[in-house]
Amino acid sequence: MTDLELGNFGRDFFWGTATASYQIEGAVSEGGRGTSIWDTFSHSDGKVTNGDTGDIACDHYHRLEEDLDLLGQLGVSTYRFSLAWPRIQPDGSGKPNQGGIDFYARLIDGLLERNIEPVPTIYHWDLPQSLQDKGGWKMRETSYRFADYAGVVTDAFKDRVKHWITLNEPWCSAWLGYAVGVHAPGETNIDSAVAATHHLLLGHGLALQQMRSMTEAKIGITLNLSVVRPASQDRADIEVARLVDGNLNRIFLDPIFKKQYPGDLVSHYGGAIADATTEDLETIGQGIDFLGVNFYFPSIVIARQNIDKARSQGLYVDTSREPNLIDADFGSAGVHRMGVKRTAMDWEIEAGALTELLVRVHDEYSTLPIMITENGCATHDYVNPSGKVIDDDRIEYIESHIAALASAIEKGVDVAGYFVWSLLDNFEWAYGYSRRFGIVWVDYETQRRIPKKSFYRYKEIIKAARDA
Ligand code: IFM
Repeated sequence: MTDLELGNFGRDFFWGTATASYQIEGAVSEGGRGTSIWDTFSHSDGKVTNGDTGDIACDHYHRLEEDLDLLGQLGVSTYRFSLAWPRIQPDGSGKPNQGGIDFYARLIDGLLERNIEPVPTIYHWDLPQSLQDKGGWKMRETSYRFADYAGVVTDAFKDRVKHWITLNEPWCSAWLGYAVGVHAPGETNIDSAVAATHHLLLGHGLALQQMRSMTEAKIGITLNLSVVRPASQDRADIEVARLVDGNLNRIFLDPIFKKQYPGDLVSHYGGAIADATTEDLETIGQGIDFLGVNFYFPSIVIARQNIDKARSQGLYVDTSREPNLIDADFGSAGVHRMGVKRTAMDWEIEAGALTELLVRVHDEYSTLPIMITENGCATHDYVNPSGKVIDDDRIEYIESHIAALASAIEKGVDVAGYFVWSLLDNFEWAYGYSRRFGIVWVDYETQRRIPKKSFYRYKEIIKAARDA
């Protein structure tokens, strides 16, 4: 067991788990819910492993009480979930759908009854299809629709919610959705992804404005950030690492904290980020109360022309896939280091990279509180003959990342919370149900939940931290 230094986490530290609407709810045609881009995408041939969809998922919509009880049993102080926009506004605008409001009211009330603080994310990728039909995040209009929707949910839940997150991982919405094409809506165009980046950020800023006029609650945004390292000190590797870091980290952090897009990316991409007005940048950078960071793995990148050399130097290079549009544009490729353990997603495990990332954000961008709004791993779990899931690799992953947080706190970073991804095994987007991130096993045929060994270990950690 790692030394977790649990004494470093104050009594008010947010210990939680996280989920997202489309990944767990199911009930896609119930309670007046409209269609989202993920319904359309997952029902399109060849987009998701095994043709899986979120139609039923973990059936959380019908098993709310059972899942709330699991959270109660776990002893978390907080729970991060997302609101499905098409449940609230089936067509993406206008009057709220009461069925959607009622469902989330039951969830929020159920949490509060168990002394668990609700932390809703307003958008975790399930854009109403009607907005996509008008161009989705490529269009500025979608930013305004998002701000209206944020106002609707703030109005409905402001009496009970003290912490909100506007967007989850806008990089994935923009770049996996509009450039790489492996996420909904499945477009493959760099200019579209650049426009989507700007409109997501603008939507976040407009939502902030709207919400600030209605509530005193704390509001943040969640970004998927990482450390991006060059595979070697070769000039070409350093150059691609700078671009990849720009595309993943700086293109979001700079406008949010410095009210400007990074100059190198403005030159590289032009388009919507070059045309952003001062007023837009003021809106985006007007100030949040906390930053949500989702961290999973460090990125090691190499210039394509150096791949063979790197191989001969003993680095393992992932050449199994065609370069995606981002790689092709930068002339870069992802590298896996030999001897570094990887998760079932093939993501490298290096907890120290989380400390490094947080110190960088603190030193270069902001001293605001940071919540680790997602961290966890997919492992090769199975139910053993005694009916148990012994996921020691996940325990090791979670413990080492909590230790990395303790070390970031020691280095002066204000870390305010940690949410394990995820409470339940669930619909892992393009991977369907083939990857399991949960600390609770879900048997998708029966919907039986089995808390894994990591569930009990996390429960112990939370208790020990509170008693420390
Ligand atoms: O499942 C996702 C989640 O929806 C967003 N962050 C990363 C997780 C694991 O891939």
